[in-house]
Amino acid sequence: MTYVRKDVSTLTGTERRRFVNALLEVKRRGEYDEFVRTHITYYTSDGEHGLRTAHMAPSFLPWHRRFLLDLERALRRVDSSVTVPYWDWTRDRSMTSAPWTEDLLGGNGHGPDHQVITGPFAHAQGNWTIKESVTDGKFLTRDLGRSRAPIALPTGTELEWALADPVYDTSPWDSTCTKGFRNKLEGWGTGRDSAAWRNHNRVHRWVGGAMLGGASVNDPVFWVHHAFIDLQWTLWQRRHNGARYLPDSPPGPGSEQHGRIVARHEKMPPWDVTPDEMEDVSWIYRYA
Ligand code: CU1
Ligand code: CU1
Repeated sequence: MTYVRKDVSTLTGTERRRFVNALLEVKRRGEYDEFVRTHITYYTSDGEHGLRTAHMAPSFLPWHRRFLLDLERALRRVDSSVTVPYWDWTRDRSMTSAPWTEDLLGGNGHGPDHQVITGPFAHAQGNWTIKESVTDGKFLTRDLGRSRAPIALPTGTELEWALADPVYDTSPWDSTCTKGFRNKLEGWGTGRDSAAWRNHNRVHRWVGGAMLGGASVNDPVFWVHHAFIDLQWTLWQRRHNGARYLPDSPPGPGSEQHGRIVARHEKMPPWDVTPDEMEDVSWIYRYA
């Protein structure tokens, strides 16, 4: 039975409560922090050695698709009615709209330390202590819109720029690609203005606080953001007549990317799964 992932702004009061409660229960069971650890472990950048699977690589999309499926399975073990909703940040662009409401993820951080003090994930509620992090903070932080140097969420036009590219990804298959759907969506650029952070990356920047860097999973907005990114892959495939994941075979021994990225039919750690197997998941879920 396939299930449906909905726009977070359309969830009923009951659906919101069940989604939040499932997240809190997965956290209470200790499973949530395993997801945080996994993301920190696989947050390998261009400048480091070894295989990159989660970021700055073609497998950005299938890696996060599988990661979301694992979290969704954990949520559905708690409550089988729950699916991961998506946040359409081209439409819900204010700091008070979904998903930033009291009955969903709570609002902006407060004061100089940007502590989230509203909603179910506020530290004082007692259910959301950060345990796995690159800093020492025990509470969730946000700086919506980046108060000191404001930036805007990506627009529909900026997202369209990525979707219009008919090629999945191109050499050198990293954060420096100026062509290809994957990096136009993932959003690595150059410079100091907002062009340095496009689409996916710009949303992490806009939320700020815990959403910056490898421990970004600590903010549950990670999942609703990545569900929307995941939806874009499906829309892109549909628009370009089932265009495929690239590269279709591994870069040869002479290439700088040899052994550093995952080709279509190679295993994508930490799972025993290939990008090819993640390209069509319509038998598992669909988007409403
Ligand atoms: Cu990630
Ligand atoms: Cu991300």
